[in-house]
Amino acid sequence: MRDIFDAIQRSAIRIKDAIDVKDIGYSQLENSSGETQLQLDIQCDLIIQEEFAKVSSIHTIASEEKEKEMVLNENGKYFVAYDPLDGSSLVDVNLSVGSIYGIYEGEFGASHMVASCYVVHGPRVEMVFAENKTKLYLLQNGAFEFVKEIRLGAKGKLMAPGGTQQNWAPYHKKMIDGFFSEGYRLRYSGGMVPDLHQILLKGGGLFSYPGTSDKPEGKLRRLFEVFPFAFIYEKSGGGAIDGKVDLMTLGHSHIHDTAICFFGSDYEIDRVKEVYAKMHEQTKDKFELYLDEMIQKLQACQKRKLIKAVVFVSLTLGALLEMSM
Ligand code: AFP
Repeated sequence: MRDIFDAIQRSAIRIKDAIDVKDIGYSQLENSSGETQLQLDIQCDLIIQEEFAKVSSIHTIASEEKEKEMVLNENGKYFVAYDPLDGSSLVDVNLSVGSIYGIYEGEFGASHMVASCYVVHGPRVEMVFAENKTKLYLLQNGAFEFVKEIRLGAKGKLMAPGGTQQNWAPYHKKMIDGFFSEGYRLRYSGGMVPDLHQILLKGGGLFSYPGTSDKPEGKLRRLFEVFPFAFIYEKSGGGAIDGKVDLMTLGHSHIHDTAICFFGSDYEIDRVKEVYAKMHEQTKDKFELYLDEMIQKLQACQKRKLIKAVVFVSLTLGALLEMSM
């Protein structure tokens, strides 16, 4: 693990230099001499790949920038999934960005995660690494120095609500409005690394990326974004759920799968659970009422064969709906 930690630190220093180039953010295609430039996120991906290639304990890497996994060492035991430059669209406007790493043992998957880490490139470069505890490090004169251990409070004051509001479900909007009317303050930059970092360091709050009408399964990727932050929030004494269950109990079928996600301190996470459980109950009730009504109507027609067929189809649909909730 130590060599992975070191490789992440070396990558962070190289990424800082890559970001700190005059042309980056103004033109993604050509630099001032007219030479073709690699897009910054691809450049960062290659930096991390290069540093990880030096670490013999890494078996396989998966990156937000790569379609497929890449095997580095057949004998390694760690599987590392990373987002090299999350929020890269914010570089243009000089807002903070970051890299996220999920470290898995034996194979990719939340239940195999053994550590996770992110690096924030803001006015300063900071790194948060969680194994048993969550620790904050600061880049000073070319080296990362330990600053402190991070613990979340039981209740916070900040709200980072992701996703396009017009595509939110009404119950989600009501819940977020409810937090604001309790006095929560809006803190959303559009970069999950600085937004979650702020909530973590200021003691608590809620970051949400719900299912929306255009993205029913959310936007954020399980292996590179959701699981690493869920791990960090849980190790810091907070919670991470998909509205219903702990994010760390979710599976994945593809390395680029996304998940609906909420990260926060206990108070806010409990509220999300309450609101989402109520919504699931109501949806179930509505569906059962609809079924009863349909059966009664069909019974009145006394077309028994048709009733059986329709009831069968409805029950199958019901079971499918149950499975998807
Ligand atoms: P980009 O990497 O495309 O800038 O996306 C950033 C991000 O993945 C994550 O860092 C943000 O929290 C989230 O997307 C913001 O998405 P919305 O703009 O839809 O809220």
